[in-house]
Amino acid sequence: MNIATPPTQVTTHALRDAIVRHLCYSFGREPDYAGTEDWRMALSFAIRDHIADSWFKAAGVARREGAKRVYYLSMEFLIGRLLEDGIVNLGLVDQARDALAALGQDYDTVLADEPDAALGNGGLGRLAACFLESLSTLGCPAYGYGIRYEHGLFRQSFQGGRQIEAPETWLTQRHAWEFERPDARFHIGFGGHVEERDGASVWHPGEYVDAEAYDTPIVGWKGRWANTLRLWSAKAADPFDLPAFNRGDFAAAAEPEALARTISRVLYPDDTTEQGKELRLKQEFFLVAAALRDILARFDKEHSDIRQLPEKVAIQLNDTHPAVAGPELVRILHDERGLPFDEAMTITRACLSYTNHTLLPEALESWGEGLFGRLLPRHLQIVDMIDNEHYEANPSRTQSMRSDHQVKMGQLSFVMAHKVNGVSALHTELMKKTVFSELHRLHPDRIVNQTNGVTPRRWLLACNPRLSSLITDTIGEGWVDDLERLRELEPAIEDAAWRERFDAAKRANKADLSDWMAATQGVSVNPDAMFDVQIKRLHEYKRQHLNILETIALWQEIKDNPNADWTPRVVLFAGKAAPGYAFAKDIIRLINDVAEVLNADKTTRDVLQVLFLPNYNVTLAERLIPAADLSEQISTAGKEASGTGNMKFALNGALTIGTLDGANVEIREHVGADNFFLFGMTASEVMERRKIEDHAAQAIAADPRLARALEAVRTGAFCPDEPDRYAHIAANLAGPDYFLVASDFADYWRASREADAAFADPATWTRKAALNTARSGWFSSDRTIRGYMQDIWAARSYLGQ
Ligand code: Z16
Repeated sequence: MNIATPPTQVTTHALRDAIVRHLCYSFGREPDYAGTEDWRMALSFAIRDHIADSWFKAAGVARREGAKRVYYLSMEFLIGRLLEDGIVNLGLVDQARDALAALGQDYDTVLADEPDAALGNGGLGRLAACFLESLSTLGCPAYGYGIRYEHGLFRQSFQGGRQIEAPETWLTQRHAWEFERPDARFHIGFGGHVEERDGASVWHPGEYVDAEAYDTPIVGWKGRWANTLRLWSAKAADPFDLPAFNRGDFAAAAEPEALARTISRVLYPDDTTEQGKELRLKQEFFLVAAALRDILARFDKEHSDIRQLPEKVAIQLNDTHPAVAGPELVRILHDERGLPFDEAMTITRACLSYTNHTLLPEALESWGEGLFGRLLPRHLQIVDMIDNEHYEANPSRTQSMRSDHQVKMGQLSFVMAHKVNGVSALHTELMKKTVFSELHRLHPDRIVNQTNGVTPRRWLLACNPRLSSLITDTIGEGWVDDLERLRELEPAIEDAAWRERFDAAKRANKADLSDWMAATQGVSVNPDAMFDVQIKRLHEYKRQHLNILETIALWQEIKDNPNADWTPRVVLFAGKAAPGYAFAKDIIRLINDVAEVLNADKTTRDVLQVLFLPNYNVTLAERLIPAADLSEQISTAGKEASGTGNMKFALNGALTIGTLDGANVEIREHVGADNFFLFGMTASEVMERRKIEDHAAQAIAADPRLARALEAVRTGAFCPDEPDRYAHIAANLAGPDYFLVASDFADYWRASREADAAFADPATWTRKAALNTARSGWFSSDRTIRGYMQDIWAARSYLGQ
């Protein structure tokens, strides 16, 4: 082992030798015959060796100290590519670039060959990935537990403007990051029956599937610490039906394996909507049961008294998806380890905490008791015991976890957790007033806030090297793991020469993006235009349709008056719609249709272009965010729990146009109201406005611009071959308009024109943009994780031990 060499002191020469050694002896290729993928794998292995050293050292410290471990249970980890992350965190960018150059290879080409691991839908999964990196940077011993999906989030393309979904196959490309652990394998039971024996209950599952671990090390800043992402893969407990094979029925012989594997086959592609499918509940229990067995095995190796569990184990439930951890841990402690039920409850609650990520009613998980009881018969009994215990002293049951013959996972999670957190200040307050109002009255100290954050290593240092170099030139490197130090940039911002450098970095990022769009999309855009970007999952509450309506209205106005002094704009969208969400898919198609008409319009295209980029993922976000001028965060107030893209944009020097929703509220407080384009109703105004029956009609009648844009949509101005294609969208916005697009339109238009005017004055704009960067330090996920460690986990750092 080469633990003796701190990774940051590895020379180009040594790295080059390691690459060649791995190329030859790990992959059996001579340099003259190697392709890009071979070079990428060889570099990955050379980097991985150093990550492994940090990893072994960290695990050793945690074991030696009998450390409390944090376990982050999540159905999603949206980690993206890992090679650049490793290189950047080890401080080896120059060495890796030079070593590859010496071998005749281009660094960026090699990095771009890596598959993007999309084991998540959106914000919730990306948050989990940022948290793991911050846990490592802070030296907090932690494991992420998830599922090793064979197919991550679907690949998106467009045909005639429509979203087409194809399976994502990240595992068919080679990657270097996981270690299979055949020794970490558990039998997971499902179904069967419960036997009552001498006053005790014994669950006899009817079928078993095995969970096998795959470990990925997640290295923190400077390689000081590395934690583990442990993903479970489903394998047949009994892999091969030999009698069937001997009969000559080969399909039947292979069936057990195929059936078992369906559990980890594919990620459910729903963001903030719930499917309620049996396979999903199976996936959730599969993750939870495997994780708990693993956690207890580690605990038993180091400690002998199970009552110490809460001192050594903190388990975070990322949304309600792993909520069966409550009843499963109670079952293990009570049924298997013989603790009294009350004590099993107390210990479980002291270990568990729960993060809520949404208030949308359609996203709150609940399972029919028939399905739940068939799959998890003993757990259903325990849920009823938990429910009875909890409500013995509190007979009102309006927020019970057992009503309408359902098991309500939000209520169950709340009751089984010692802390429940929201993900932004506004969201946490709304949680107290709405979904959990009664439970909050019963347990007024349980709900706490932990505003989300993003890792500055990936979301500034790695994705925006130009801006990062300028920052480091100005204030030194300390900002990378102490992001609030970006404030030290403020004096420099007053210097015109410095602002010019800031501007040049943004301009070069925009030029790179437009070159890339020309090469991949065949569309060339003006890099001096304002890059106005909305990238996120498609959802009515996120209001991509508000954005495109405003764009249509702007186009109409430019056509009326083509010689006026318009601020040139490139309006960029990216994002996936859940395959079953027809309205969201129609919004995508509308945007693509609008783009086609506008981009072909010679009278307007010099000042207004629209583009919907396909297959949004982490890698595309890393390309778009550093090149953005304007960040669209325009959800209906009260609906976006936090948002995290909003933070990445501000950190990279984009100005936000946004509502007072989620973390936008806190972003505006930090960067200053002058450096943020605010519009729209507040969350409480939204609730009042909905009481007016014809709110949409009133808004349309009062605003001729909105009326004209809607009329163009209704009559098929962007789809003459099928004029009523979007009539239902226009009808929705004229009618129920639950998300209040019409009511917020006029103010959005006003804010958008303010952004135009500000952009037309470059000196002022650059100052505002740079202030966004300087004042976004609080949105580091290091700050968020410190909050969880102190307020929820009672966990500490072991750096320097
Ligand atoms: C998700 O990504 C989020 C919520 C949810 O219920 C399910 C999924 Cl898959 C998002 C929120 O919409 C977003 O506001 C928040 O920033 C993010 O979770 C992380 O907390």
